Amino acid sequence: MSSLSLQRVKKILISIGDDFPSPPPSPQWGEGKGEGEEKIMNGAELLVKTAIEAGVEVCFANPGTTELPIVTSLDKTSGIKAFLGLFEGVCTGAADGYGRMLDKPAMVLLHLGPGLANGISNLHNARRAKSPVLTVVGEHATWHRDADPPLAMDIESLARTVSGWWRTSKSALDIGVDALEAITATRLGQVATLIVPHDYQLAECGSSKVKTPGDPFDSPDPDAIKAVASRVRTSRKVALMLGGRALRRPGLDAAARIQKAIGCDLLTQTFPGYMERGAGLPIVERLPYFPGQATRVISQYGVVLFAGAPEPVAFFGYPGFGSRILTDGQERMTLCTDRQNVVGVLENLADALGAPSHVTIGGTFLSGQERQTIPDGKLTAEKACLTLAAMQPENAVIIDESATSGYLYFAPPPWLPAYSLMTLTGGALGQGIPCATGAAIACPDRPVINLEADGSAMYTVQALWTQAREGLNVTTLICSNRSYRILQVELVHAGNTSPGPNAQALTELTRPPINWARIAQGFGVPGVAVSTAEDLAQELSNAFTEPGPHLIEMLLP
Ligand SMILES: Cc1ncc(C[n+]2csc(CCOP(=O)(O)OP(=O)(O)O)c2C)c(N)n1
Ligand SMILES: [Mg+2]
Repeated sequence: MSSLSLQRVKKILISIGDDFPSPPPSPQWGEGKGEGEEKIMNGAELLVKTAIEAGVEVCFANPGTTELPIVTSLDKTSGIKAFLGLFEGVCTGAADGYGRMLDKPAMVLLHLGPGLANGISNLHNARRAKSPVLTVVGEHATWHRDADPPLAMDIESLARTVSGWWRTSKSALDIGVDALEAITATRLGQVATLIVPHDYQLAECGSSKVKTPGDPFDSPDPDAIKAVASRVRTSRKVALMLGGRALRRPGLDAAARIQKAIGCDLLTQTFPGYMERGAGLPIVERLPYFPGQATRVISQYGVVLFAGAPEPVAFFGYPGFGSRILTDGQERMTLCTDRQNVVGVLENLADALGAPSHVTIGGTFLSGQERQTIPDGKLTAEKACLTLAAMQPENAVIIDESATSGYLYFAPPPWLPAYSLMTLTGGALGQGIPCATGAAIACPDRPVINLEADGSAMYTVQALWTQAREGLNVTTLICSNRSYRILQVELVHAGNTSPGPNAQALTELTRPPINWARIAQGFGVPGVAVSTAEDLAQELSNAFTEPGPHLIEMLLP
């Protein structure tokens, strides 16, 4: 115990009326019984070792007493680095960002039902983005559950709503197999939640051998691919709707081959979880947000072929519009199941169509100032987007939770240097700052830029502290329009053109205005405010050259 001496812990325990507990009985886990004998593991160590064997390298955590054996085991076995999030939504959002970047899971460690409940919103976003996340939740000791202790909750019910896989371990030994199954489920792009009772974490489970996860994918179905190939060859205008792994470079390369063979357009959903864009990659358009506009875009296609993407539906049910974006007369074809690897299936389809083995996407991006003139004058949302597009460094990671302000950002980037883009697939606010944190931990050498709406930023703002603590290269651009602007737009849309005092109070972020630079500074992140495009450009250039996190409040009308 370094920062908190044993002596001090004893004093604290005595001051709260407890005797210092006697040490746990021997033999202690992690130690040999005798010379030449194998190490004894407990359930917590088996969990951590299994995760490490399966390639898990980081753990975003906000633990409590029921997770302390796991906390201890994270130090007994090297291979996982732990990061503290000061709210569970920070941990789950960071794991989502990490998973989207590397296409492999981080572990999240949460405390009982209340901890999971606090993290659920960002697990929901992860689920919608098909992001791999391994969630581990501590549970009370099995013998203590019947006493209904204060923190007890129905954890499985919470887990079920966001997880493709969930389980409560039934013994210490089971934890190994359970962890393995959970990690295998994450490879299918799922949130997997393993609930581990405290007594099983502590219990010895012998020296059981740690196993590694298998391949969870079903193989492609050649007949189905042949059938799709012959249909799309003869179809009137085809849209290939890409999602999930199809939006990573190998998937996009295969999609470009298919485009070359049949002349289809490439589309994606309004809020893709993760996509690669820019120089060398085919242009993939996204569907507009409002259903009327989205239907206009998609109605020009006779056939829509889904590859890793669900059929699009309206974000909300607006009177006068249906749920579906496609019309009844349009033909829908699904290229693969959720259990098949969409990239392999796309490649097989490209082969079946006789596509060239490689397609070079024409044109190189223009560099520096040439590629986009930096605007000047008073900052607007549009100028903010253009300034960022003009200045973003090569290989940037853009996390877009900018709501109404950043919508224009998507328009110019096809001719930008290659970059990765993440958006708010699940629509649950409070994702951006944590997601940027996880992305920067996943890819420390890439500049991470978080285009972040002011209302959304407030949900999980304490993720800035983790950015400062870890010295992460994240630039947070706050789109400070001091309102829940989209809700103001939606009110007008719904016919409320002169909002009353309550509607105003519920959609304005004034009285008092939020001082973003000071908030950032309070968390240890340098923060400034800018009101012109020139100042934004200057501050961006500072942020991109100085290591560590920065926050820029962009004062917008
Ligand atoms: C977890 C969660 N709570 C509430 C909402 C409802 N909601 C949708 S948009 C919005 C306001 C967004 O405001 P801001 O982030 O400032 O973006 P702006 O509309 O101003 O561009 C709210 C509260 C939500 N989507 N998710
Ligand atoms: Mg706002």
